[in-house]
Amino acid sequence: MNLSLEGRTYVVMGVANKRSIAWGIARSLHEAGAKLIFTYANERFGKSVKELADTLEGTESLFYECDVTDDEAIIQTFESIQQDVGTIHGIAHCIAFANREELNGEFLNTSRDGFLTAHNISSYSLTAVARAAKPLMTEGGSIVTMTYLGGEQVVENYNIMGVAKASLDASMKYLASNLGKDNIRVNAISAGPIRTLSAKGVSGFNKVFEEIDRRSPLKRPVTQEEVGDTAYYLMSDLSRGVTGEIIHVDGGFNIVA
Ligand code: NDP
Ligand code: N5H
Repeated sequence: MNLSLEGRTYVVMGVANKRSIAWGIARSLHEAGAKLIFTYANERFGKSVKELADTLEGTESLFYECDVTDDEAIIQTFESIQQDVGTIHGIAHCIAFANREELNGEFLNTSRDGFLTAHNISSYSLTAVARAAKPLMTEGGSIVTMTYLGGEQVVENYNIMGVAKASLDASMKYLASNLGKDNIRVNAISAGPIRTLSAKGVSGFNKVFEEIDRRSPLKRPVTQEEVGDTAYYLMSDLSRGVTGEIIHVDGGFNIVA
Protein backbone atom coordinates (compact mmCIF):
# COMPACT_ATOMS: atom_id res chain seq x y z
CA MET A 1 0.00 0.00 0.00
CA ASN A 2 1.38 3.38 -1.00
CA LEU A 3 0.70 5.84 1.83
CA SER A 4 2.66 8.63 0.23
CA LEU A 5 0.71 11.38 -1.50
CA GLU A 6 3.70 12.26 -3.68
CA GLY A 7 2.65 13.09 -7.21
CA ARG A 8 -0.85 13.99 -6.06
CA THR A 9 -2.48 17.42 -5.91
CA TYR A 10 -5.13 18.54 -3.42
CA VAL A 11 -7.22 21.69 -3.21
CA VAL A 12 -7.60 23.05 0.33
CA MET A 13 -10.46 25.53 0.75
CA GLY A 14 -10.89 27.58 3.94
CA VAL A 15 -7.53 28.48 5.46
CA ALA A 16 -8.08 31.79 7.30
CA ASN A 17 -5.08 31.57 9.65
CA LYS A 18 -2.79 29.12 11.42
CA ARG A 19 -5.60 27.93 13.69
CA SER A 20 -7.87 26.93 10.80
CA ILE A 21 -8.81 23.27 10.52
CA ALA A 22 -7.98 23.60 6.83
CA TRP A 23 -4.41 24.49 7.82
CA GLY A 24 -4.17 21.32 9.96
CA ILE A 25 -5.29 19.36 6.92
CA ALA A 26 -2.83 21.18 4.65
CA ARG A 27 0.07 20.34 6.96
CA SER A 28 -0.84 16.62 7.13
CA LEU A 29 -1.18 16.40 3.35
CA HIS A 30 2.07 18.29 2.87
CA GLU A 31 3.93 15.95 5.23
CA ALA A 32 2.62 13.05 3.15
CA GLY A 33 4.22 14.61 0.06
CA ALA A 34 1.19 16.18 -1.60
CA LYS A 35 1.23 19.27 -3.79
CA LEU A 36 -1.26 21.83 -2.46
CA ILE A 37 -3.57 24.38 -3.96
CA PHE A 38 -5.22 26.90 -1.64
CA THR A 39 -8.42 28.86 -2.21
CA TYR A 40 -9.53 31.79 -0.06
CA ALA A 41 -12.71 33.86 0.01
CA ASN A 42 -11.18 37.26 -0.66
CA GLU A 43 -7.95 39.22 -0.46
CA ARG A 44 -8.56 39.92 3.24
CA PHE A 45 -7.18 36.45 3.99
CA GLY A 46 -5.25 35.84 0.77
CA LYS A 47 -2.10 37.39 2.20
CA SER A 48 -2.09 35.29 5.38
CA VAL A 49 -2.74 32.08 3.42
CA LYS A 50 0.25 32.82 1.20
CA GLU A 51 2.47 33.63 4.21
CA LEU A 52 1.46 30.38 5.89
CA ALA A 53 1.96 28.28 2.77
CA ASP A 54 5.44 29.77 2.40
CA THR A 55 6.35 27.98 5.65
CA LEU A 56 5.73 24.59 4.01
CA GLU A 57 9.19 23.43 3.00
CA GLY A 58 10.11 21.95 -0.32
CA THR A 59 6.99 22.74 -2.37
CA GLU A 60 5.48 25.62 -4.29
CA SER A 61 1.76 25.95 -3.63
CA LEU A 62 -0.77 27.65 -5.89
CA PHE A 63 -3.44 30.16 -4.76
CA TYR A 64 -6.83 31.15 -6.13
CA GLU A 65 -9.47 33.54 -4.85
CA CYS A 66 -12.84 31.77 -4.66
CA ASP A 67 -15.90 33.15 -2.91
CA VAL A 68 -18.20 30.11 -2.81
CA THR A 69 -21.36 32.23 -2.99
CA ASP A 70 -20.40 33.02 -6.59
CA ASP A 71 -21.06 30.19 -9.11
CA GLU A 72 -18.93 31.88 -11.77
CA ALA A 73 -16.01 32.19 -9.33
CA ILE A 74 -16.19 28.47 -8.52
CA ILE A 75 -16.28 27.48 -12.21
CA GLN A 76 -13.50 29.94 -13.05
CA THR A 77 -11.32 28.72 -10.16
CA PHE A 78 -11.45 25.08 -11.24
CA GLU A 79 -10.97 25.99 -14.91
CA SER A 80 -7.85 27.92 -13.93
CA ILE A 81 -6.62 25.01 -11.80
CA GLN A 82 -7.19 22.67 -14.75
CA GLN A 83 -5.15 24.94 -17.02
CA ASP A 84 -2.38 25.36 -14.44
CA VAL A 85 -1.99 21.80 -13.08
CA GLY A 86 -4.35 19.51 -15.03
CA THR A 87 -5.42 16.67 -12.76
CA ILE A 88 -6.33 16.98 -9.06
CA HIS A 89 -6.80 14.10 -6.59
CA GLY A 90 -8.93 15.61 -3.86
CA ILE A 91 -10.50 18.60 -2.16
CA ALA A 92 -10.74 19.60 1.49
CA HIS A 93 -13.88 21.76 1.85
CA CYS A 94 -13.53 23.59 5.19
CA ILE A 95 -15.99 26.43 4.74
CA ALA A 96 -18.94 27.57 6.83
CA PHE A 97 -20.66 30.80 7.73
CA ALA A 98 -23.76 31.93 9.60
CA ASN A 99 -24.69 35.38 10.84
CA ARG A 100 -23.33 35.71 14.35
CA GLU A 101 -26.64 36.99 15.76
CA GLU A 102 -28.29 33.67 14.82
CA LEU A 103 -25.75 31.59 16.76
CA ASN A 104 -27.38 32.13 20.12
CA GLY A 105 -30.84 32.18 21.61
CA GLU A 106 -33.58 30.12 20.01
CA PHE A 107 -33.41 28.48 16.57
CA LEU A 108 -37.08 29.47 16.33
CA ASN A 109 -35.98 33.04 15.62
CA THR A 110 -33.87 32.19 12.56
CA SER A 111 -34.57 34.67 9.77
CA ARG A 112 -35.18 33.62 6.14
CA ASP A 113 -32.09 35.52 5.10
CA GLY A 114 -29.98 33.93 7.85
CA PHE A 115 -31.26 30.46 6.97
CA LEU A 116 -30.41 30.94 3.29
CA THR A 117 -26.99 32.47 3.97
CA ALA A 118 -25.94 29.58 6.21
CA HIS A 119 -27.11 27.00 3.67
CA ASN A 120 -25.64 28.85 0.71
CA ILE A 121 -22.10 29.09 2.12
CA SER A 122 -21.96 26.06 4.44
CA SER A 123 -23.89 23.46 2.46
CA TYR A 124 -24.65 24.24 -1.21
CA SER A 125 -21.02 25.19 -1.82
CA LEU A 126 -19.97 21.53 -1.49
CA THR A 127 -22.19 20.53 -4.41
CA ALA A 128 -21.13 23.47 -6.57
CA VAL A 129 -17.46 22.72 -5.86
CA ALA A 130 -17.83 18.97 -6.49
CA ARG A 131 -19.49 19.64 -9.86
CA ALA A 132 -16.83 22.11 -10.97
CA ALA A 133 -13.99 19.86 -9.75
CA LYS A 134 -15.24 16.57 -11.24
CA PRO A 135 -13.64 17.06 -14.70
CA LEU A 136 -10.24 17.57 -13.00
CA MET A 137 -10.41 14.26 -11.08
CA THR A 138 -9.47 12.10 -14.04
CA GLU A 139 -7.67 9.54 -11.85
CA GLY A 140 -10.47 9.31 -9.25
CA GLY A 141 -10.45 11.44 -6.14
CA SER A 142 -11.47 12.11 -2.57
CA ILE A 143 -13.61 15.02 -1.40
CA VAL A 144 -13.62 15.74 2.33
CA THR A 145 -15.90 18.24 4.05
CA MET A 146 -16.06 19.38 7.68
CA THR A 147 -19.15 18.86 9.77
CA TYR A 148 -20.18 19.01 13.43
CA LEU A 149 -22.33 16.99 15.84
CA GLY A 150 -24.86 19.83 15.90
CA GLY A 151 -26.10 18.57 12.51
CA GLU A 152 -27.08 15.22 14.04
CA GLN A 153 -28.23 16.31 17.49
CA VAL A 154 -29.50 19.54 18.99
CA VAL A 155 -26.54 21.48 20.40
CA GLU A 156 -27.30 24.70 22.27
CA ASN A 157 -26.51 27.89 20.27
CA TYR A 158 -25.45 26.01 17.11
CA ASN A 159 -28.95 26.69 15.75
CA ILE A 160 -29.03 27.44 12.02
CA MET A 161 -25.54 25.96 11.59
CA GLY A 162 -26.92 22.64 12.85
CA VAL A 163 -29.60 22.65 10.18
CA ALA A 164 -27.04 23.66 7.55
CA LYS A 165 -24.71 20.84 8.66
CA ALA A 166 -27.58 18.33 8.40
CA SER A 167 -28.03 19.57 4.83
CA LEU A 168 -24.28 19.34 4.23
CA ASP A 169 -24.19 15.76 5.59
CA ALA A 170 -27.05 14.70 3.29
CA SER A 171 -25.41 16.47 0.32
CA MET A 172 -22.19 14.60 1.05
CA LYS A 173 -24.09 11.27 0.86
CA TYR A 174 -25.92 12.12 -2.39
CA LEU A 175 -22.66 13.32 -3.94
CA ALA A 176 -20.94 10.09 -2.82
CA SER A 177 -23.70 8.17 -4.58
CA ASN A 178 -23.41 10.20 -7.81
CA LEU A 179 -19.61 10.26 -7.99
CA GLY A 180 -18.78 6.68 -6.95
CA LYS A 181 -18.85 5.48 -10.57
CA ASP A 182 -16.04 7.94 -11.32
CA ASN A 183 -14.05 6.56 -8.38
CA ILE A 184 -14.53 9.86 -6.55
CA ARG A 185 -15.23 9.32 -2.86
CA VAL A 186 -17.00 11.92 -0.69
CA ASN A 187 -16.82 11.90 3.10
CA ALA A 188 -17.18 14.20 6.09
CA ILE A 189 -15.12 14.62 9.23
CA SER A 190 -17.16 15.58 12.27
CA ALA A 191 -14.64 17.42 14.44
CA GLY A 192 -14.96 18.13 18.13
CA PRO A 193 -14.74 21.82 19.09
CA ILE A 194 -11.45 23.53 18.17
CA ARG A 195 -10.61 27.18 18.91
CA THR A 196 -10.55 28.79 15.46
CA LEU A 197 -11.34 32.25 14.11
CA SER A 198 -14.90 31.17 13.24
CA ALA A 199 -15.50 29.93 16.76
CA LYS A 200 -14.09 33.13 18.31
CA GLY A 201 -16.64 35.06 20.28
CA VAL A 202 -19.58 32.70 19.69
CA SER A 203 -21.73 32.14 22.77
CA GLY A 204 -21.28 28.98 24.76
CA PHE A 205 -17.95 27.95 23.27
CA ASN A 206 -16.12 27.84 26.64
CA LYS A 207 -18.94 25.85 28.21
CA VAL A 208 -18.59 23.24 25.47
CA PHE A 209 -14.92 22.74 26.39
CA GLU A 210 -15.79 22.17 30.05
CA GLU A 211 -18.24 19.47 28.96
CA ILE A 212 -15.55 17.77 26.89
CA ASP A 213 -13.05 17.56 29.75
CA ARG A 214 -15.77 16.08 31.94
CA ARG A 215 -17.71 13.77 29.62
CA SER A 216 -15.79 12.81 26.50
CA PRO A 217 -14.09 9.38 26.49
CA LEU A 218 -10.64 10.91 25.80
CA LYS A 219 -11.27 13.70 28.37
CA ARG A 220 -9.65 16.35 26.19
CA PRO A 221 -10.39 18.41 23.09
CA VAL A 222 -9.09 17.29 19.71
CA THR A 223 -6.48 19.16 17.68
CA GLN A 224 -6.16 20.44 14.12
CA GLU A 225 -3.40 17.83 13.66
CA GLU A 226 -5.74 14.98 14.59
CA VAL A 227 -8.34 16.21 12.12
CA GLY A 228 -5.57 16.71 9.54
CA ASP A 229 -4.39 13.12 9.89
CA THR A 230 -7.92 11.78 9.40
CA ALA A 231 -8.19 13.89 6.26
CA TYR A 232 -4.87 12.36 5.13
CA TYR A 233 -6.37 8.89 5.67
CA LEU A 234 -9.45 9.89 3.64
CA MET A 235 -7.27 11.28 0.84
CA SER A 236 -5.02 8.22 0.82
CA ASP A 237 -5.59 4.74 -0.61
CA LEU A 238 -6.01 3.37 2.94
CA SER A 239 -9.61 4.60 2.79
CA ARG A 240 -10.28 3.40 -0.79
CA GLY A 241 -13.40 1.47 0.29
CA VAL A 242 -14.90 4.34 2.31
CA THR A 243 -17.43 6.80 0.88
CA GLY A 244 -20.55 8.58 2.12
CA GLU A 245 -19.25 8.33 5.68
CA ILE A 246 -19.13 10.73 8.61
CA ILE A 247 -16.00 10.05 10.67
CA HIS A 248 -16.14 11.60 14.13
CA VAL A 249 -12.80 13.01 15.26
CA ASP A 250 -14.11 14.19 18.60
CA GLY A 251 -12.45 12.04 21.26
CA GLY A 252 -15.59 9.89 21.27
CA PHE A 253 -17.86 12.68 22.55
CA ASN A 254 -20.71 11.70 20.19
CA ILE A 255 -21.18 8.24 21.78
CA VAL A 256 -21.89 9.57 25.25
CA ALA A 257 -25.53 10.18 26.24
P1 NDP B 1 -11.97 29.17 10.17
O1 NDP B 1 -12.56 30.46 10.58
O2 NDP B 1 -10.51 29.00 10.31
O3 NDP B 1 -12.39 28.82 8.68
C1 NDP B 1 -13.64 29.13 8.13
C2 NDP B 1 -13.40 29.41 6.68
O4 NDP B 1 -14.64 29.59 5.97
C3 NDP B 1 -12.60 30.67 6.48
O5 NDP B 1 -11.37 30.36 5.84
C4 NDP B 1 -13.49 31.51 5.59
O6 NDP B 1 -12.77 32.16 4.57
C5 NDP B 1 -14.34 30.46 4.93
N1 NDP B 1 -15.48 31.09 4.27
C6 NDP B 1 -16.52 31.73 4.85
N2 NDP B 1 -17.32 32.25 3.90
C7 NDP B 1 -16.78 31.92 2.70
C8 NDP B 1 -17.12 32.17 1.35
N3 NDP B 1 -18.23 32.85 1.01
N4 NDP B 1 -16.32 31.68 0.36
C9 NDP B 1 -15.21 30.98 0.67
N5 NDP B 1 -14.81 30.72 1.93
C10 NDP B 1 -15.59 31.18 2.94
O7 NDP B 1 -12.77 28.08 11.04
P2 NDP B 1 -12.71 26.50 11.17
O8 NDP B 1 -11.41 25.99 10.74
O9 NDP B 1 -13.22 26.24 12.51
O10 NDP B 1 -13.85 26.03 10.13
C11 NDP B 1 -13.64 25.12 9.06
C12 NDP B 1 -14.80 24.13 8.97
O11 NDP B 1 -14.76 23.27 10.11
C13 NDP B 1 -16.19 24.75 8.94
O12 NDP B 1 -17.00 24.01 8.05
C14 NDP B 1 -16.68 24.51 10.36
O13 NDP B 1 -18.09 24.47 10.45
C15 NDP B 1 -16.06 23.16 10.62
N6 NDP B 1 -16.02 22.76 12.02
C16 NDP B 1 -15.36 23.52 12.95
C17 NDP B 1 -15.32 23.13 14.28
C18 NDP B 1 -14.63 23.96 15.30
O14 NDP B 1 -14.82 23.71 16.50
N7 NDP B 1 -13.82 24.93 14.96
C19 NDP B 1 -15.95 21.87 14.73
C20 NDP B 1 -16.56 21.11 13.65
C21 NDP B 1 -16.60 21.56 12.36
P3 NDP B 1 -12.22 33.67 4.79
O15 NDP B 1 -11.48 33.58 6.05
O16 NDP B 1 -11.34 33.86 3.60
O17 NDP B 1 -13.43 34.53 4.87
C1 N5H C 1 -22.16 24.93 19.80
C2 N5H C 1 -21.16 25.62 19.31
C3 N5H C 1 -20.89 27.03 19.71
C4 N5H C 1 -21.92 28.02 19.11
C5 N5H C 1 -21.99 28.05 17.62
C6 N5H C 1 -20.95 28.32 16.80
C7 N5H C 1 -21.01 28.17 15.37
C8 N5H C 1 -19.97 28.42 14.59
C9 N5H C 1 -19.93 28.17 13.11
C10 N5H C 1 -20.00 29.37 12.20
C11 N5H C 1 -19.41 28.94 10.88
C12 N5H C 1 -19.28 30.58 12.77
C13 N5H C 1 -19.49 31.86 12.02
O1 N5H C 1 -20.05 31.88 10.94
C14 N5H C 1 -18.95 33.11 12.64
C15 N5H C 1 -19.30 34.39 11.89
O2 N5H C 1 -20.62 34.78 12.14
C16 N5H C 1 -18.39 35.55 12.35
N1 N5H C 1 -16.97 35.28 12.09
C17 N5H C 1 -16.36 35.64 10.92
O3 N5H C 1 -16.95 36.20 10.02
C18 N5H C 1 -14.90 35.23 10.79
C19 N5H C 1 -14.07 36.50 10.64
C20 N5H C 1 -14.77 34.30 9.59
C21 N5H C 1 -13.37 33.84 9.33
O4 N5H C 1 -15.58 33.16 9.91
C22 N5H C 1 -16.19 32.50 8.89
N2 N5H C 1 -16.88 31.40 9.28
O5 N5H C 1 -16.14 32.85 7.74
C23 N5H C 1 -20.31 25.03 18.22
C24 N5H C 1 -18.87 24.84 18.60
C25 N5H C 1 -18.76 24.03 19.88
C26 N5H C 1 -18.13 24.09 17.44
C27 N5H C 1 -17.96 24.90 16.18
C28 N5H C 1 -17.29 26.20 16.29
C29 N5H C 1 -18.44 24.37 15.02
C30 N5H C 1 -18.29 24.97 13.68
O6 N5H C 1 -19.03 24.53 12.78
O7 N5H C 1 -17.43 25.81 13.45
